[in-house]
Amino acid sequence: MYGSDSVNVDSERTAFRRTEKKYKLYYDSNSKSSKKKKQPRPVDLSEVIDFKSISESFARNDDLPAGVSKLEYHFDSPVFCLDNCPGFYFIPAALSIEEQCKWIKESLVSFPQPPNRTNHNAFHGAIHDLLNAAKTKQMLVKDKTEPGEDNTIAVDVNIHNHRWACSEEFDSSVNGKSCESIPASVLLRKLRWSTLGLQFDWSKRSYNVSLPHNKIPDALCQLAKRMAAPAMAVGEEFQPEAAIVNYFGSGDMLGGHLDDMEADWSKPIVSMSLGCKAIFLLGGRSRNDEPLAMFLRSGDIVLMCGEARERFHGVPRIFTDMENAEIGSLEKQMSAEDDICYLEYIKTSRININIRQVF
Ligand SMILES: O=C(O)CCC(=O)C(=O)O
Repeated sequence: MYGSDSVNVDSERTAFRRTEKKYKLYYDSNSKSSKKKKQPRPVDLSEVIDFKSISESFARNDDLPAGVSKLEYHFDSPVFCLDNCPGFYFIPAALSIEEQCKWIKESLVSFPQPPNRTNHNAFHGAIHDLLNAAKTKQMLVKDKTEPGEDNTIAVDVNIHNHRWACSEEFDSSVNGKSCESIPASVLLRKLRWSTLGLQFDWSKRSYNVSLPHNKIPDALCQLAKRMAAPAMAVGEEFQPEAAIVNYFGSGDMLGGHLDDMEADWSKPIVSMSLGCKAIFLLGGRSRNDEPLAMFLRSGDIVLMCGEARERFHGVPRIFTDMENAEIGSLEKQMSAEDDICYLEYIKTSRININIRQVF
């Protein structure tokens, strides 16, 4: 989880850090010409576990590579486990293309809506209707008037006096006052996380139950319960209480960390991948343990519970190039005029929704 990765703890000498660096996006800097497009440095992906091809080969001939088994569980998609990592489950292509589109849209439209918090809260306060503002080319106009001064455009005069304005109309000196503006499209690109249900306080690294919040939407709860089932004890049902939505752009990564703020680690974290393909690293209890690398594609679900929750994990790379992103089905599904803004976003992004039972 964000904030738990400390450079002091995780020196570059650890096996986890070395593997992160192996897969991280670097650009080749051999070209001096600014006209030439920067090229990502090629990376050897031969050791990355590919559950899509494992699933395909299993469907063809019941064949599984050493160390991988299929859970004996009646489910729509096969559920794979790693023999040396109890509590880790991988369900390739668990979400239909329609479900993927639905959750991409929700992640951009309703999940960042207040009272849900986002990384923008700290600097800009609660921002409403970000996707719509980006679609209609608006700017977030921040009035620099000091708190307490007369302020005609303020919505929250104490800290975050801002509003949306059309780019064409915007004049940096409104009514003689000095204003600062940020295009909504830039804020959308810089969206890194939003939190649903019980709100997570990143500064204290704990859930703050006193922060205003809405319950996790029912459809997402139902989906999480269904997906969590293979990892639940017989007769128990997963109770989704909080979710963190991570937004990744090209070059973004999520450093090695543990998710250790929930009370009962026997309950799984349900983690869904949407958009561009990524590499997930599953390490051990120590950052010195060599992590396994695996591909995460749009529609894949990962469950982590029990012993697996004690393992460092992270996402060092997302692939935004045409060849590797593997979002062809999303492109087809989102070709309608109304969906263009979502498609434009997801073509170069990845979204992860991870759902948790907190108590
Ligand atoms: O993006 C992912 O797939 C992993 C997310 C994660 O590990 C987290 O939010 O704790």
